[in-house]
Amino acid sequence: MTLSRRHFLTQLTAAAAISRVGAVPSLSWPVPQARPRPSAQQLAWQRDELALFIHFGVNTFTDREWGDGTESPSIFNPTRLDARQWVRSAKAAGAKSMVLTAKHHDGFCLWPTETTSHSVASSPWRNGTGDVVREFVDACRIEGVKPGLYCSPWDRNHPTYGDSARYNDVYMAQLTELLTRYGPLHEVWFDGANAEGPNGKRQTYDWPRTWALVRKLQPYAIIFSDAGPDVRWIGNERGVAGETHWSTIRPESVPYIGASGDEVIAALQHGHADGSVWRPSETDVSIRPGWFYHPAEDATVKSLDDLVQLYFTSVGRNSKLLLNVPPTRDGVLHGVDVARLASLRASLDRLFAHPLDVRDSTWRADGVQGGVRTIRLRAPQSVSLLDLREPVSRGQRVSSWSVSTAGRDRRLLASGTTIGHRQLRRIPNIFVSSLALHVESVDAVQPVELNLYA
Ligand code: FUL
Repeated sequence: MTLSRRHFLTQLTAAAAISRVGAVPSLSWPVPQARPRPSAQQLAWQRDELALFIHFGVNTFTDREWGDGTESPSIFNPTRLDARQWVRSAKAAGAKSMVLTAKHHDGFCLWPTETTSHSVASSPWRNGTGDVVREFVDACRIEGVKPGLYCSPWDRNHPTYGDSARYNDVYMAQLTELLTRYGPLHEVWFDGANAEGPNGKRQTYDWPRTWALVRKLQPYAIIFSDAGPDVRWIGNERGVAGETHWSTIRPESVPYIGASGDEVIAALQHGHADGSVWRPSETDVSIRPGWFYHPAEDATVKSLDDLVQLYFTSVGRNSKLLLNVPPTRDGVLHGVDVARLASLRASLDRLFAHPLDVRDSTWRADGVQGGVRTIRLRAPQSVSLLDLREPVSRGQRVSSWSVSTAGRDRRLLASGTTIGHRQLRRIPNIFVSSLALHVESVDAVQPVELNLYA
């Protein structure tokens, strides 16, 4: 499908408006190809930039990362559980949404499900009348944070796991409870983990049925899994998105959920310039070495510098950061983690506290796909941080960019490939009165915003 000529003109006009064009690029054929664009939900999801992940369950009490499903519900007793504290801490970090492990691979359900007795209902916590999912969602609503849930398909406790048709019915029933009892959910998180169940058998999941159920019961929720259908995994758990990072991807490059191999990981990391679908990435990483709380890790919580760096390698590379912060056995986030979250926000606020005042900027197009924009500051200023943005609601186009001094010596300060929602770069402090931004796009001129910080 190609865009109409009228559409092309509209795009150039928009480019002119945003870039305060000096010279409008000459129109020449061919007309740019229509590019995938985000849905309103995908756009809103990415603009939130930071979400908090909460891993909590029987593993918290056994000090393990993966329970084997034989844990007794009697060990689950978070006597000081305070979901408001989780959500307030998330807000203090600037997170706009959260995702809770309603069920992890051990099969223990944090809500009183009708599908198994392996749940909070069999635990001593609140005498078996408690519901962690309810407390989490209620806290999110009170604090104005969007709630999301993760229900692991791999279940090492349920007796039907491995008996594919029967377990898939159970899993759908669990999802139905989660998707109907707790009001609107912002995100439903799936992983492809698939290994032996309690009877040693492996399970075949029914993903089309799963997606259809979420769409029916929570039509506005974003679905995360390896490669979509709405947002994709970044391909590692280190918090590092690919430097070249398209929100578009060829869906066939991740043939099934749980697919592995270098090519699959590369596709998730980088996406594809010619990808046929819009699937922005989520970078999930834990503030501690493990996903669940382990007392021995209190001294290995990521440092403030590490966290700021994670923000740059995720949000600053066109991804969304899903930062895991696990509650302790008491049911609250540990003081060290809470303090670190608040410091992260303070640090980011400081970094972006001094936007520089740009006097004017002019755009000179070299062709239909690129051009140079000269940015003049009101007065000579120190610049140490670049914040580039593409209007991704129109699709992602920029394939290369550079920022250099605008004088005759043209010193290169930073360069890269993609921009997308946001591209953040720290540069060695430089005192300048103007800068030149050079941009190349894959088909049509893409207006790019460059914000500068001292
Ligand atoms: C993985 C799981 O195996 C880990 O335990 C953790 O939940 C991580 C976020 O996803 O698939």
